[in-house]
Order: sequence, then structure tokens, then C-alpha cells
Amino acid sequence: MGIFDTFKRGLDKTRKFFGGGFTKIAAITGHFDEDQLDELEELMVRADCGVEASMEIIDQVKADIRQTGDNSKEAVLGTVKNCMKDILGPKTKYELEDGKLNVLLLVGVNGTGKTTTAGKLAARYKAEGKKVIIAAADTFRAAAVEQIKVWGERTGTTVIAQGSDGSDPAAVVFDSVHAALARKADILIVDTAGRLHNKKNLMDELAKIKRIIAREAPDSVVKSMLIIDATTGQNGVLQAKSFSEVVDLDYVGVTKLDGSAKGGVIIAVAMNCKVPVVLAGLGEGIEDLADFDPDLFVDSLLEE
Ligand SMILES: Nc1nc2c(ncn2[C@@H]2O[C@H](COP(=O)(O)OP(=O)(O)OP(=O)(O)O)[C@@H](O)[C@H]2O)c(=O)[nH]1
Ligand SMILES: [Mg+2]
Repeated sequence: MGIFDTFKRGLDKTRKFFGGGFTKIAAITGHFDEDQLDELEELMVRADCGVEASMEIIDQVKADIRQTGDNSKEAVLGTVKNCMKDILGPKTKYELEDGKLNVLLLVGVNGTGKTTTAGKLAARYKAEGKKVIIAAADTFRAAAVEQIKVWGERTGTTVIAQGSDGSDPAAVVFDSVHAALARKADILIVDTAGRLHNKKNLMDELAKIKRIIAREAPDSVVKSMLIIDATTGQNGVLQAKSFSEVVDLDYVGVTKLDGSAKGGVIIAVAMNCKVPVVLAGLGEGIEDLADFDPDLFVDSLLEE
């Protein structure tokens, strides 16, 4: 299956809701008058694009209509798509630096899909012939180590963990960094425990993990990625804002786009935080992960 089809399938619910809603509004009179534009704005808000982005897009649609006199479905669709692509910005990819240890810290609140994303990424890099190691740095939840070990087996990836639950995640990271250096790994994926941004001790723990990596592997390339769950809507936007105030985030990954009609949340995230969305989780399967591509995203949401 091509990447466009993967996106389309994963975004099925949002496409039906948003793309389908758009077509319905356009079908009322065949063009967009004031009433239809209000409905369109409401639809965007309900698809979780956020009030700010929805208003900005509608303002631009109105400005274009004033200028061209064209309020046909095609014209409005064109403006909406262009505005969304502008808000999302150019495609940014998480890429490994050759010849270095790349460390990727996956962070976020409980249950957003960090462990699943760690497993999917391990599979991806293994398939590319990279040497991958996973750090089971979620020592908080009893079943967490088992869960990541299953992904390790499934993908043939070494998982570094400590025996008993409740051990120190920083110690796991210490061991993992040394294992990764000794084996000349290309990437060390660090699966961390879910945490709330306002729990100081847990946020401090992330800072400690980062310090240990910097100290033990000063030449490594360390990146932090916040994983947010699309089904939580505007809450995800708040998480992105608050996490970025406490940890230096480099990237955002948005999961469970397949389970939500509210994939518009990516627009809201892009509008509200400076950190680029680079990954899209499009299902529970090992292959249901794609590099986030703004053009593909918008084109699969709103087909001509
Ligand atoms: N449909 C769908 N489900 C997903 C996706 N990503 C993760 N999940 C599911 O979401 C649930 C939670 O995923 P985890 O990977 O355990 O989340 P986590 O962030 O590691 O959770 P904690 O470690 O408890 O904080 C699991 O049932 C996953 O299968 C996705 O892209 N689509
Ligand atoms: Mg987890």
C-alpha cells in the first residue's frame, strides 16, 4: 500500500466527518454564502482544528471570495486546503544522523501511545538495516517492561531493562546508553512512563534522564518527541503547550488518528506550538506509522 493510501485509510473517520461535512454544506446551495461559511467554521471547530485556526481560515476564505467573487465549492476548498498547509508548514522529518548514536526520548501523558510508537519505530529502523536498542525506562507501571519486551521480540530488537519494578529509570537509561555505545547502535529509543506535566518529580526525572545521556554519550544526538493521542482533542494541544514549557521538545507525534474523527487536532497543534508534527500513528499494527506529511494529510482529508 502506498503512503497516500495509508494516510487515507488511517484518516478515514476524519475524512468522512470533515470532508463529508464540507460536501454536505456545499450541496445546500452549490456555493458558499455567509450561512454556509458559518457552518464550515463550526465544522472545523468540531473536527478539532481549534477556534483560532478555524477563524483564521474562514477569514482568508472570505477575503479570497471578496477579491475574486468566486464562492464555488472548488474555490473555497482550494483556499481551505492552502490555509491548512500554510499553518502546518513544510514537512519535517525525524532523521538519524549517520555514524552517531541517535537517542530518541518518547514522552507524554498516560496511554498516548509511547510504547507502541517505540515498537513501530524499532521495526522501521530494523527494516532499514539500522542497529536499534530500546530502553525500557518506564519502571513505573508493573506491566510496562513486559509490554515493551513484547515489541522487542516482535521486532528482533534488544530491550534493556532492569529486573524489578520500581527501579530507577535513570539507571535503565545509563545501562542502555552504554549498551548502545558498546554495540555501536544507530538509534536508542527510550520508552518513558506516562506523566503529567504538572507533576514536578516526574518532570524532573526527564531532566535527569537527559543529563545522564549528555554525560555518558556527549557525542550522541538527543531528541525528545511528545506523543499525543488524537482522540483527546484539544487536550492534546494543552499537553503540547505545557510539555514544551518544561522539557525541550523537538518533535510531536500524533497517534490514534485512525480512531478519531478529530484528526483536525494536528492543525490546532501546529497553530499553537512551535514544535513540528513529524509522525502519525494510524493504527495499532506494526506498520501503522507514517512520517507526517502536511500535503498528504490535507489532500487525504479533503479530496477534490
Ligand atoms: N488505534 C490506534 N491505537 C493505538 C495507536 N497507538 C497506540 N494505540 C493503542 O493505544 C493504547 C495505549 O498505547 P501505549 O503504547 O501503551 O501507550 P503509552 O503512552 O505507552 O501508555 P503508558 O505507558 O501507560 O503511558 C494501546 O492499546 C495501543 O495499542 C494508533 O496509532 N492507533
Ligand atoms: Mg508505555
